[in-house]
Amino acid sequence: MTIYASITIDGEVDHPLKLSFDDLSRIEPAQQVIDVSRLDAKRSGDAVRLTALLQMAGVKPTAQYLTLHASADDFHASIPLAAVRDAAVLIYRLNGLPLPAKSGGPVRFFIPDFAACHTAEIDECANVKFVDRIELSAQRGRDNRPSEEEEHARLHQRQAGQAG
Ligand SMILES: Nc1nc2c(c(=O)[nH]1)N[C@H]1C(S)=C(S)[C@@H](COP(=O)(O)O)O[C@H]1N2
Ligand SMILES: [Mo]
Repeated sequence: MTIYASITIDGEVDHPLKLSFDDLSRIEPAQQVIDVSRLDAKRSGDAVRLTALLQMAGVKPTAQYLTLHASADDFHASIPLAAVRDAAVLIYRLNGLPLPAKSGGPVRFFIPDFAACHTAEIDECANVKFVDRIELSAQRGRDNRPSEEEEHARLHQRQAGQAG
């Protein structure tokens, strides 16, 4: 699968952006989360706050949904913006280098207090790996998170196969 090393923010924003690893690293220290294991013991690496990217892009008041696109494996999740606006982060760096694919890099969306898989709109499945585009929209966007237990189990099996 092709994994893009940059992330695009577009849709209902004043200035669509495309940010590289260096661009993310240069975001002001107040917006960086150094060592995400402080948010979740199972995660490692450094992140930037979603709010930093939203501020840079200038989110329009019409934006109600945030859609996370991973074109590498055609995975998409669309969630209400208000619910994740302040808490979500994008993990992009591990030991000073771009986050490796096996950790969901180069960029991985992460909501610190996610619900168990498909128990709510914002669940663990919305922690999209290989995110290359964040789209803001007035209506819910593309979402192909598995809705059924069996489909979900198959997805997890595929992911286990991809890792390592
Ligand atoms: N790009 C992409 N992101 C994804 C998935 C996927 O298949 N592709 N699976 C989701 C699901 S269903 C879950 S539960 C979590 C699992 O994350 P983990 O493998 O880091 O535990 O990643 C989510 N992010
Ligand atoms: Mo999941």
